[in-house]
Amino acid sequence: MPTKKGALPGIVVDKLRVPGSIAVPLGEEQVENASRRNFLRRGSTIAGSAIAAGTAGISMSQAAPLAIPESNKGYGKPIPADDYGVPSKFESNVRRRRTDVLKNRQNFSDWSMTPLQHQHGIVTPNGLIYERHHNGTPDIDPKTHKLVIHGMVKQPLEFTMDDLMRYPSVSKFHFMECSGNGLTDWLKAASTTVQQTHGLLSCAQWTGIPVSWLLDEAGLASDAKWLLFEGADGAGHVRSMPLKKVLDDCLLVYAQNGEMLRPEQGYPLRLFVPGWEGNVSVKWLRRIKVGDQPWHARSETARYTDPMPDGKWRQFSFEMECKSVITRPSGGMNIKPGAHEIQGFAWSGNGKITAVDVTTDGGKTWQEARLEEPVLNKCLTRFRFPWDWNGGPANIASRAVDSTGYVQPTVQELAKVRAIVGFVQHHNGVFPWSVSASGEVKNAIA
Ligand SMILES: Nc1nc2c(c(=O)[nH]1)N[C@H]1C(S)=C(S)[C@@H](COP(=O)(O)O)O[C@H]1N2
Ligand SMILES: [Mo]
Repeated sequence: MPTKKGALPGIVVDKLRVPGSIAVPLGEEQVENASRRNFLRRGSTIAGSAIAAGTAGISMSQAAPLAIPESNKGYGKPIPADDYGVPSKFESNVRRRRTDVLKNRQNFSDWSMTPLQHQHGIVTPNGLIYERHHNGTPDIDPKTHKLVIHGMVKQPLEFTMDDLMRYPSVSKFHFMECSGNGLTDWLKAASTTVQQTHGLLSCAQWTGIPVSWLLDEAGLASDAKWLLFEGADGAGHVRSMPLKKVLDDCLLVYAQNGEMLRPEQGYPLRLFVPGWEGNVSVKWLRRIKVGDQPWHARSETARYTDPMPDGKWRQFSFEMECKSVITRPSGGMNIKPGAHEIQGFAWSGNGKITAVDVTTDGGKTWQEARLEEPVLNKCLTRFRFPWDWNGGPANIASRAVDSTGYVQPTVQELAKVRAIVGFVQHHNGVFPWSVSASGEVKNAIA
C-alpha cells in the first residue's frame, strides 16, 4: 500500500489486509461476551480438572476454608502528614531505571525506560514516563522562569508562568517516543524485555496552550516558515520546527496526567509535538524564535535524518510512523500452556490506529486483534487477542495499520526503503517474541 515517505509497496500480504476494506467489527458487547466466555471455557478445559467450568479460579469445594487474613484483624495505616501517594511496596520491581538490568551510570546524558510490560491501560503513570536528557535535569523556579517569543514577529513578547497559566487550556492524550527507541535491536536480539526494546515510549494526558495562540498575539511576519525552540537546561537543547506543524497541533505544556510537569519532563514548561520524535518536544522551554529557514545545530541534523539504501540521507524524518508491540507475553516472561490473552500497544504519529493483526506462527498467518477504546489520534492504543498456547514453540508478533492506510512493515520490508547500518533511528518494524517449549519468552529479532 503506497504511503507518504515510507513508500513501502507490497506490504499488504494476505486476504485480511485488502486495501480500503478494513473489517467492521461486530457490536462491541457481542464480541466482548462471546470472547470472554470462550476464553474462560478454554481456560477450564486446558488447565484441567482443578478449574471449574467458566472460571479461572479453583472450585470452592476443593479449596481450603476461607480464613480471616491479618489485614482484617486490626487498624490499617493512617494517612501520613503531607502525603503524596506512592505505589504498593509489593510493586517495587516496576521501575523506569532498573539497576539490575542497566547499571546506573549517573551520566548527565542519560535515559530511563518505561516498563511497558507493567502498564495497564493507555496512560503511563508520571513516575514511569521515560526520560531522555542530554545534560541532566535542571532545577527551575517557576516564579523566575520566562518564555520569550521573538524574531520575525510584529511584537516580541515575554511571558511569566503566571501569565501563561491565565490562558484557557487544552488537555490531550498523546504518546511520546524517542527516535532512538529500538535502536539496539534492528538486526540482532540485544535486549531482553519490552522495557529495553520499546521503553523509550510513554503516553500521557498533556495540558497546556496551543502555541498558535501565542504566535497569533506576537503577530507572525508573512514570510515566517520555521521556529526555533530553546531549552533552559545545560544542553541548551535547540530544535527547529516547521511553522505549519507548530500551528497545526503543537502545545506549550505545563501539566501531565493531571499535575504539573515532573522536573524530568520539563518543569515548568515544555513544547509538546504530537506524533513526532520526542527529541523536538523541547523541555524547560525558554525561547521561541521565528524565522524563515531551519537553524542547523550539530546534534539537530544528526537526529532528523535517516540513511537510505542508495547511501543518501533523507532529511526531516520527524514523524514516528505506525508501530506496535506485544507487551504480554513479552521477553523475560515465562508462560504456561493454556489460555492467554495476548496484549500490547499500537500507535502512529500520523493518525489513529485502525487495526492490529497478531501472528502466533512467525508471520505465516495473521488474525485481527481487538482494539480497546478509546482509540485516539497519535495516542497509544491497546489491543488484545485470545490465544491457546498448546505448549509447542511459537513465534508471536503484532502489526498495526493506521488511518492513512499505512501497514507496519517488517524489518526486511523496511530495509528496502532504508539503510539499516550503525545506530539507525526510527525503528518501526514488526517485533517478534519467541516462546520456547518450556514457556520462556525471548526477543526473536534475527
Ligand atoms: N531541553 C531539552 N529538551 C529535550 C531533551 C533535552 O535533553 N533537553 N531531550 C529530548 C529528547 S531526545 C526526548 S526523546 C524527549 C524526552 O522527553 P521526556 O524526558 O519527558 O521523556 O525530550 C526532548 N527534549
Ligand atoms: Mo530522543
